[in-house]
Amino acid sequence: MLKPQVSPTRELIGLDGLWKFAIDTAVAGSPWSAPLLTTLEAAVPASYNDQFADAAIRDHVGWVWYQRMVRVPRGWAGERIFLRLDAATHEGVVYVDDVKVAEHVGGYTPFEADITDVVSAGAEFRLTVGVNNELTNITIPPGVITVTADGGRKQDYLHDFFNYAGLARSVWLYSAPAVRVTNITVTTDVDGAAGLVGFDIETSGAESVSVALRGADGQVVATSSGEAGVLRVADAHLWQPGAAYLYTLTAQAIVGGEVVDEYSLPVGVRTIEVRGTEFLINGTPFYFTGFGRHEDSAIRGKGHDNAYLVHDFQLMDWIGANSFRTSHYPYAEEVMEFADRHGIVVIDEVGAVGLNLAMGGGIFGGQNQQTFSPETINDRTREAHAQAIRELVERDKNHPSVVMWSITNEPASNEEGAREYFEPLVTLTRELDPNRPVTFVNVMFSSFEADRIADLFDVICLNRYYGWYVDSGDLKTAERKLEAELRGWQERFARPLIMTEYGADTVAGYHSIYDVPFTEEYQTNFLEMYHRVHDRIPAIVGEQVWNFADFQTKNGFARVDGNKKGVFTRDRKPKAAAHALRARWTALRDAD
Ligand code: BDP
Repeated sequence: MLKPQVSPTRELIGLDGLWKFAIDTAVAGSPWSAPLLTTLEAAVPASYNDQFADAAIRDHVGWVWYQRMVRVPRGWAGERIFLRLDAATHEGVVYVDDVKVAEHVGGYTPFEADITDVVSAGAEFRLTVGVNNELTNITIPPGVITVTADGGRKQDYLHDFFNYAGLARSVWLYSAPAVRVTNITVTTDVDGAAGLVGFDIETSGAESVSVALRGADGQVVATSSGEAGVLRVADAHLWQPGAAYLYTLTAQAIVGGEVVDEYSLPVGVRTIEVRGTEFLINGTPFYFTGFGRHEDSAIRGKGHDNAYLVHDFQLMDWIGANSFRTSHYPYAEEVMEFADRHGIVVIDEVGAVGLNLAMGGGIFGGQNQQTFSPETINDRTREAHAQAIRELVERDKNHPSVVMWSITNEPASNEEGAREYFEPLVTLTRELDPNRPVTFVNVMFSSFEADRIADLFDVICLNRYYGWYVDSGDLKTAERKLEAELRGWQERFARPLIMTEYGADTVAGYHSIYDVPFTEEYQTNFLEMYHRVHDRIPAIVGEQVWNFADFQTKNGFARVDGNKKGVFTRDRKPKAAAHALRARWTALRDAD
């Protein structure tokens, strides 16, 4: 799905701002059919949970309603008119006045509606969006809702971040011509010094298509016509980690010799290859440094915020990071575009986290439950998972920053049923995108001997907590165990390994001269222990610390105001470990 843009043939209006807001228990009947009876207003984009001072809203389970008036520009007569929601977490339903125009399940991917037939240029309409935050055994991510003794409903889930919900990304109104470019798929390759840009363009009825590729200076470097083909760029500037170069591909839809639509897409020319235990970008071995992250900040929850975007990328640059993983769901498209422009390498993860009942302590109602069974994670979950993969690949396929798809975080890959569940999803991902490697993120319980799925993947990502969840405070033992396990992975699976999580909860300002968990010194020593081991294991091609910043989680005795494994605090102040990481990663960067 193309991101809406302004072009010579398209117009775009942002609908962000303050919307009327109510939870479903406060507004009976059909809230879309009349002005919403509420005094509350909620900021969009932002999760709603932390904006108010009301537990009934923060912990609400079910639908909430957003509403605002929208005027269609009078100049849009004769155009097609669309509403586009960058995300509604986790399920959305959209009404224009009394008409339902869109429904969508899946909290981190966009959807849109053609509303031309129900609005008029120059007139106002009432836009109502319902958003549901319920997680069940057949949603991605999964969860379980229980009814408490007093009849209330409580949402539980198996992942370690707060179930922020609502309209956390932008909402748009845009116009486009009836005959237009509807989809573009770009792939890139290199032939000697030349860059090859393969394109595949879909239109809604154009007679022909013309394509031009421009360099960063605006000069045309290659042109073509036809819906599919390959543009050849002599002496191409490659998109490199840390040194992004973007061309612009402009596609024009033509009818009767006239250009009726124009859409432009940034294109980075680069290659990705997994060879033996190496991960190659543009033919050169790449070592990932950086973080598993979250979309998380105070008050906004998962709300996208450009100031945080800029600052977080500045901090990543300051610390020498060259990459991150979109743990544990697709991030806002602004983040992906920023990574494209700044040469940051991204492991793009589907929102499939918590497919592991052993970690949930019988959350689905019984002890010793199997993760994969008709009552728990089942065929319908897998269909939702497949849909989440389709929508992520569709949204992010053209980003040069995306070098790999991660289709799940820490599933029960050691349990019966795991292979049957995942094999079709790996096949699907490869069908959707034959050009990028596919990975999954392995959990500590599923060692190289117990894991049933790792051989299906091109690259194996590992989350390990030796020295934290096991051997807490004993880094010597932890170092021995970590090294022994990594050697096992290296020998059994001759493919690249990335340490995608390693970290220790750390309270900023808490210190000790000893190896005391939660101190700033312990976090530093813990990370340095891992680095010694990484440097001894040739198959390790990257390290991404858990986490970039402290983040909010659900309540639990192991969490004090959230997860504190951040190298930065939630308000982005460095802990001591940030300086140690900076020393290591800037030295690695300078050595390149
Ligand atoms: C891993 C998860 C991550 C958690 C982390 C932790 O992938 O989401 O936040 O552990 O416990 O299991 O800090």
